Formats: sequence, C-alpha cells, structure tokens
Amino acid sequence: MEIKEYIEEKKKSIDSALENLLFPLKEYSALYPALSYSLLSGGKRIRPVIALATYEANKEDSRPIIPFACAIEIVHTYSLIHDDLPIMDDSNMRRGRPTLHRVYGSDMALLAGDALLSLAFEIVSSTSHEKVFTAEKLLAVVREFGKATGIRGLVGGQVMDMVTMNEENVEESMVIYIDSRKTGELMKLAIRTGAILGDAENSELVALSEFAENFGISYQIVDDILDEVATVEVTGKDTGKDRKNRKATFIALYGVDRAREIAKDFVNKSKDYLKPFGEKYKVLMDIAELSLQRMK
Ligand code: GRG
Repeated sequence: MEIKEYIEEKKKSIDSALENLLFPLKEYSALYPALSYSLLSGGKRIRPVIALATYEANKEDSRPIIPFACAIEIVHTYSLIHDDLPIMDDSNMRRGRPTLHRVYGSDMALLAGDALLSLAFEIVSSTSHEKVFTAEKLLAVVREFGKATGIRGLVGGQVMDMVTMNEENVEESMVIYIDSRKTGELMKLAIRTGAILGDAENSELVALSEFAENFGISYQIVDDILDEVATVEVTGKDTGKDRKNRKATFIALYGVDRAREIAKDFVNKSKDYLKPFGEKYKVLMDIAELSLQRMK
C-alpha cells in the first residue's frame, strides 16, 4: 500500500475512534461543544498514525492500541489550544477555522485544554486494557505520557520557546532543545507507546526513540518554514507569526533555504537509525520522507 493511502486509512480509523471516545462526555459538560470543536476539526493525525505503524511493525492487528493513539492526539490538541491562547502565541486560525478561544473565549479554551490532558491520562490508564496488556506495560506507558507532556517534554519546550522570544544571539543548540521538546517529545511518545505495547526489543526502542526525536525536530522546522513562506489558505493557521514574535527558529538563525536543508538532514539522520532493521520500519521512514514534501 502507498504511504499516502496508508495514512489516509489510519486517519479514518482515528477520526472515528476520537468521535466515539468523546461522545460519552456529551451529557456531562457544557464544555463538550468546545472539546469537539477542537478535537474533531480535522488535523493530519500524524502522531496516532505513527503509533499504529510502530505497533503494526511488531504485531498484526493495531486495534488494541487505537485508544492510546487517540490519547496522543488528544494531548496534541490540548497543546495546540493552549499554544493559540492570547497569553501564548495569540493565534486566530487553526486547522482552517477560528481558534477555540476566538469562538468560545479564553476561559473555555483553557479549561478545554486542561480537560483534554486529563482525558488522555484517563484513557491510557483504563483497566479495560488489562485484558490485552500487562499492568507493567500499561504503567510504563502512563509514565511515558507524564514525561512527554511535562517539564522534561512539551511544557519544557514551550517554556524555552517563550523565554527566548525577542532574545538576540540564541544558540543553535537552544533551537534544537526547543524543537525536540515542543514537537519531538510527542513524536517520541507516539513511537514509544507503539513500541512498548508491541513488545519491541529494547535495542529497537532506543533506535525508534532517536528516529522520533530527529524526525520531530525536522517536523518543527518544516512547520516553521511554512509559517514563513506559506499563507493561511495553505496552512489553515496564522502565518508570519515567528518573524513577528522574533521566535528562536532555524529560519531566524540561517534563513529559509538553509532551514530546508537542515530539515532534510534531520530526516536523513532519523532514517539512519531505522536502517539496521531493514524493511521492518519502512512505513515510519516513508512518513518522515513524505513530511518533507510539505515545505516544497
Ligand atoms: C501548559 C501552557 C501549557 C502549554 C502546553 C502549548 C504547549 C505546552 C506546547 C505547544 C507546543 C506546540 C504547539 C508545538 C507545535 C507543534 C506542531 C508542529 C504543531 C503542528 O502539528 P501538525 O502539523 O498539526 O501535526 P495538525 O493540525 O495537523 O494536527
């Protein structure tokens, strides 16, 4: 199957599982419309697809990990909602429509983000998974979620993203630090969740984590390039913001052309980690390669 077809097929199963996971919350909260506005608004679903692909490289049927893959998308959606808030990036558009706070207000957007983060932990720690996975594996995955979303992960990346704004002479190593946490950590969470639950060998887990970190950095560079060169009609979100906010990016350091080369270098480096396993993780390598097409 072609990689684009593969992604489309998995995306469909994630979209419908997300709808099913959210539906029971309808009766509990006035927040439901805000949650569904953000969560069921499209999005490439690349992180859950990566989790499924990693699992499928080790096991035949990826259905048991669909809730975990959804939980990763739920965390990602929370991060986008909070990132868009006026106290953060102050964005007006996301996924081709007004950002959540523009429609429901910052108070509801803040709470929607909080509720989604908690929901992700509720989903992954559900006792129903104990029919398929050992308690030890499940606890390991919960730990991965904690680490990836916290101060050593997403939040840590976002903190340095804010702190370095408007700063002169930010070092390349700091840009890598920010990108690897802001974006790499959720890619790593997706890969490691698929690998841990799929019983991948420890050597593979190490290589997959390196792949994810390097791919994540490249993914963020491509996102930054689009922010610089594309329009809202193409990206579905505000553009030109990094320049306006004087963000620490590879584009600010070296310009768009060099940033394109660096994005490719990170994808090549990421693929090198998976080459020792032959065709086993080809889908992941194809996803990484495909992601570069967005910046053309
Ligand atoms: C607790 C205040 C607080 C923040 C949480 C906000 C935050 C931490 C982190 C934000 C990190 C962030 C928004 C990184 C951007 C990552 C990125 C490349 C997003 C775009 O991903 P795509 O292209 O988006 O996969 P779609 O819309 O397709 O899902």
